[in-house]
Amino acid sequence: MNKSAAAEHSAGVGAEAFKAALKSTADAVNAELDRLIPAVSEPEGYVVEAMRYAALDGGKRLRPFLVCAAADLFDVPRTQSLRVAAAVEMVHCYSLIHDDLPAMDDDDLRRGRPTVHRQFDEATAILAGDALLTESFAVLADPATHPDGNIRIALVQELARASGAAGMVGGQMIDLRAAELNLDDAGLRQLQDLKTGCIIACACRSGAVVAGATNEQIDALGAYGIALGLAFQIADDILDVEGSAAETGKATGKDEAAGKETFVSRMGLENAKSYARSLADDAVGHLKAFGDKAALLREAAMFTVNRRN
Ligand code: GRG
Repeated sequence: MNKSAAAEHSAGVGAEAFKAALKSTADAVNAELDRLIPAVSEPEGYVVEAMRYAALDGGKRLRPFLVCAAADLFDVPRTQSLRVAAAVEMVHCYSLIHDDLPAMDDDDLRRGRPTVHRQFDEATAILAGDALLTESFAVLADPATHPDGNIRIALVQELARASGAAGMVGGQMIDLRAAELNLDDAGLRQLQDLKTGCIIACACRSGAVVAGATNEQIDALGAYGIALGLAFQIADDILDVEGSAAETGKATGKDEAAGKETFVSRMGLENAKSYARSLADDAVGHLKAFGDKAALLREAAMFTVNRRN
């Protein structure tokens, strides 16, 4: 892969430092999720078991990392940013559970393990997703997340908008109808921005919102997140072609088998790779105002396009 502008800019931190930061956020968010979703022995405990199965010990935890790294720009205490990070991850985990259901992608493997409906059953998987979604808002609305109620409301609004019909759910709806909609390139981009980009942008924006940052700072991080989200999605489409289930922890080769249009099928593999790199550069361009403090976020853009899982 050619050295892109993102690579030049991130030279100060390095991939190893980024990986260490990603791992340390993953460990911290895992502990936070463990605390926020305690196992219960009551009859309803079965759904909590499914929530814990879906939310603990798995995934790259990129969205929590983005929340914490954005919040770190403003020196937000980790006790606060980790709660926001856990809430965003709960929504992400819910979306994965529902996406894997027979009515949607009908997948058996996720994060290297049986999907929730395979491990439990379909009804429990639906409920576990529903409960993770609702619990995320309870976490944000709790004064432990921030003492200022206006900030808590702003966080709830960010996550609700990014997750609902104008965000991730809307993107999933377009995806399910993509074949009949005959999407042009702008339509495909809109699909991906809503399905993948909105929640990634929400993670970046929320790190600034919990800091009480200015609208300009919040929007700069949101623009970084949207460009990063599309680069991330294209990298996912590339991995679907080039990766293996052993690397990604999920089935690959699915897009082509389903006749699904992606940036790879439209542009070809090499053009899709250079488009993803140029999006990573765009993302990095939105971080200028944050100077050296944004080094890890710059490195995250590199990771996004170079990842193998
Ligand atoms: C069901 C409401 C609803 C939405 C589904 C997120 C999603 C929308 C579907 C998942 C399938 C998919 C390929 C989405 C594109 C975004 C994406 C690559 C998700 C997987 O995110 P990673 O790679 O997963 O960050 P980990 O396991 O690392 O957290």
